[in-house]
Amino acid sequence: MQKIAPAISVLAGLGENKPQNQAVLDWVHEVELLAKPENIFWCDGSEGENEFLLDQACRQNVLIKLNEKKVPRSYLHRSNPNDVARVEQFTFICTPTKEEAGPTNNWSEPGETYSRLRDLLKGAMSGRTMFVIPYIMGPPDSPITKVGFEITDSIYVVLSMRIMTRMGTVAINRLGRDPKAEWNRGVHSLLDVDPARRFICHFPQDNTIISVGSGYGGNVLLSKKCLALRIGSYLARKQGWMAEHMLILGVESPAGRKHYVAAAFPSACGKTNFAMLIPPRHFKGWKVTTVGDDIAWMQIRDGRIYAVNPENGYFGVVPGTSYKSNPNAMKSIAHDSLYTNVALTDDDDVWWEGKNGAPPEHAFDWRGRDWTPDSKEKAAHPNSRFTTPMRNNPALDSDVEKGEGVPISAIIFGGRRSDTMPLVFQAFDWEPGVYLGATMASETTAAATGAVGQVRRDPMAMLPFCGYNIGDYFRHWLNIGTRLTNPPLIFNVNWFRKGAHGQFLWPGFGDNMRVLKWVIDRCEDSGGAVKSPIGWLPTPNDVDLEELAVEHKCIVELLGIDHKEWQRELTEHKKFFDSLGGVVPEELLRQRENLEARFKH
Ligand code: GTP
Ligand code: SPV
Ligand code: MN
Repeated sequence: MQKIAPAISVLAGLGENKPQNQAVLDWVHEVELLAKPENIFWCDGSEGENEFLLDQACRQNVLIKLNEKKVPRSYLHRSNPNDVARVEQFTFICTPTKEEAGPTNNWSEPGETYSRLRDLLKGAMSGRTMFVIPYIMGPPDSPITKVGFEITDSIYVVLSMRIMTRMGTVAINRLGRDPKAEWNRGVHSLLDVDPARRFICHFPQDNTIISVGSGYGGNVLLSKKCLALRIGSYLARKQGWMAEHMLILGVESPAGRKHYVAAAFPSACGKTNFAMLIPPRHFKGWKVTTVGDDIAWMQIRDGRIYAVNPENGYFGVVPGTSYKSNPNAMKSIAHDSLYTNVALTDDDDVWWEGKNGAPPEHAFDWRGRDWTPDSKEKAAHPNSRFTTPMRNNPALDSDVEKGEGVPISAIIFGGRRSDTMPLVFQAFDWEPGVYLGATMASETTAAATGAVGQVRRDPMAMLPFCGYNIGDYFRHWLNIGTRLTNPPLIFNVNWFRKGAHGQFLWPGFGDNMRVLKWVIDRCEDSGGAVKSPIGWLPTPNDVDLEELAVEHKCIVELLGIDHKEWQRELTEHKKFFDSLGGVVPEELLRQRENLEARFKH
């Protein structure tokens, strides 16, 4: 159960890291007068502060210390059972007009929303500690890096933000004293963790986020989906860059040639796993390194796209993570990590479905109830998560701190589709590539509350994260294309196609290297492909399938397109564009007609 912790007694010398910027001080004072906390803790991000807060969190039962020998310096957090995922239905974009938020966002009028939130926040922190977290998104020396401050009454949020962002003095120094400097205001309060009073509100024009009533991940680590994507995408359009729901990986050939690839897959569709991929034995000498696992901020320089990962840690899906599927993730989360909503064993270790080895004979499930392998319910919540510093990743890319970013050779879109979408194909050009991203679809997952397994359109994996009108977002993508003299090639992948008996046709994980290799071959002008109505498709001979135990007929199915399925798909594209009510750029409507025409020839 989520514990709403009372105020902490602050040790002398801690919690005093007040910035000198008057705009920040005024804003904190304003929130203090409203929320009436018992005391204020100004975070500095130091090791001593972290130790102190971890100890406090354990005393308040917000965290459970795990077995020091098995998972050193790591902790378990159990969220409120009604609060285990992002809540898209309670997420709002609050722009002066509804048009600015567009047809895919929940909109709410800013004035009214502020006033409603102010009412909810009145006295909300009484008897609690109000933490002020300064943080930056992006490498410290990057021109693209942004400063944020998050006010929160959750000690779990503070401890998570220390892993997920570069937090503390580095942000205070970056902001400096200029009261007009750009920075993001974030206010978070747990209130009483009641879904009826749970709202995640974004005010792009004010660079402000207010989140109440939740204690979970993407709803409350305001740096992540709220700032880096929703507010980020709004700023990116205004300032001429891109904020995308993309992993960034490096791939180096045995000859030492290196490419960087960015990939947009919807929530819980394989970004973290792809970013940490270990190539199969057959790909000796190939190396994949991680720049980021969830978010890419991209700029154009000299006609090329350069990307940075604005984050400093990973908030990753736990179930299914094992030494078989993702050894780099297993090594990362073996120490100095927070776990949320996994099972706890009798010897204070963590367990989840899909972990290596036999299940424990007894454990406490994610809610803290007795669990045995005979139990009907899962031990770990399907959206249970790890929070781990990116420094823990043995495959961390050496250029992750590079302020100018890494040059992107390919952009990959991908969703979770049981049918229709082949394993991989390449768009003919930038514009058809933008169309491909715009019409992407995926089966819904446990990362957001609501039904799972339903196919929905999720343009560029940004449906829940685009902070403005989706039509303008498509237009922004098209405009970016006109500025590129050396554009990345655009691809689509689908690791999740199923056969007649409902089994995955493709082994996935490390074997995705085979697809990645074809992508790199295409970037180097050496990969074979045939022209199909949807784009360039590899034949089974074009993909390196050496030492792969998959039947040839499955490969043929994986690389094939079924015209009946695609007729349905085209109808869905039209329905989707129609549902957006006239905001879709002309170019994309034309791309749809071209695609339809190619199927007729
Ligand atoms: P978010 O953190 O929600 O943005 O998710 P993500 O896109 O990073 O997804 P992640 O890599 O955590 O994978 C989500 C789920 O998909 C996990 O249960 C994985 O085990 C599973 N998964 C990832 N890659 C593959 C794959 O190649 N094949 C199959 N079958 N499953 C995969
Ligand atoms: C996602 O849902 O895409 C995530 C997890 O990465 S959360 O941070 O909760 O949004
Ligand atoms: Mn994500």
